Amino acid sequence: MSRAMLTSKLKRSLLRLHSRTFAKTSRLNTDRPGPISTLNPPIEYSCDNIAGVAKDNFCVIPNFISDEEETVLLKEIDKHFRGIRYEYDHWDNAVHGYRETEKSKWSLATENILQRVRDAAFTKGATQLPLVHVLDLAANGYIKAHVDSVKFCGPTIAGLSLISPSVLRLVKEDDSTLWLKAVLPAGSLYIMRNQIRFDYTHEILRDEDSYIRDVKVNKGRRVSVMSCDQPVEDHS
Ligand SMILES: O=C(O)CCC(=O)C(=O)O
Repeated sequence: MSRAMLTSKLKRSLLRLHSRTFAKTSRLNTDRPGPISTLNPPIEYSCDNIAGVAKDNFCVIPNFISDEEETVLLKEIDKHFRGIRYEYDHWDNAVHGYRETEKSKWSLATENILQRVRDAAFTKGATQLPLVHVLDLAANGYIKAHVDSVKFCGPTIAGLSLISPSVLRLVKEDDSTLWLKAVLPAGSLYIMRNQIRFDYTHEILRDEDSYIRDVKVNKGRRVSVMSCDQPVEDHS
């Protein structure tokens, strides 16, 4: 493994080290249609309090990218991962069954998609990290609860989800009774910012735990393309 890759892995590892409305539903479960398409909204709150916090600091935008755009992105990502195996022993034990990379150079077509993500997610004038993080979770892969390090990511984190739906769970770090679960359909963009980004752990549930209000979400292989803005000084 090259020094650059090691440094990059170490950074990703450190990134997680700290601690710890939906319209069209046709892409919720394209591979295996099921009752998930009846979930409206496909989000579950433990109480009204968290619904209030999430109102301004969390959203999922379904169908943010088209099937064609997803194909373009995946082609580029799959080319990068060719010959690379899924790993089951992450450095900080945060991710299971994954391949990951950080990329700053993309094709023009992908760069246009990423610019749309920036326009949708980040406040005007905020600068983003040049490296975009790509995380490929195998069908049996999952991400354990963690908060991204304030040293490496600013107040806004945005993620495109590709290929299959998954369940994102957010839990208040100092009060586990406050939580929400959201379906991230393939082709959607989710955005976490401020309190939700800093005070709540986030995780992608394993397939067998992927339920919202007793409705099963069939997670298969899932790729995320994550962008975040520059860290802010008073958080480091
Ligand atoms: O894949 C996602 O949606 C989240 C990724 C994540 O939590 C991380 O890379 O730290």
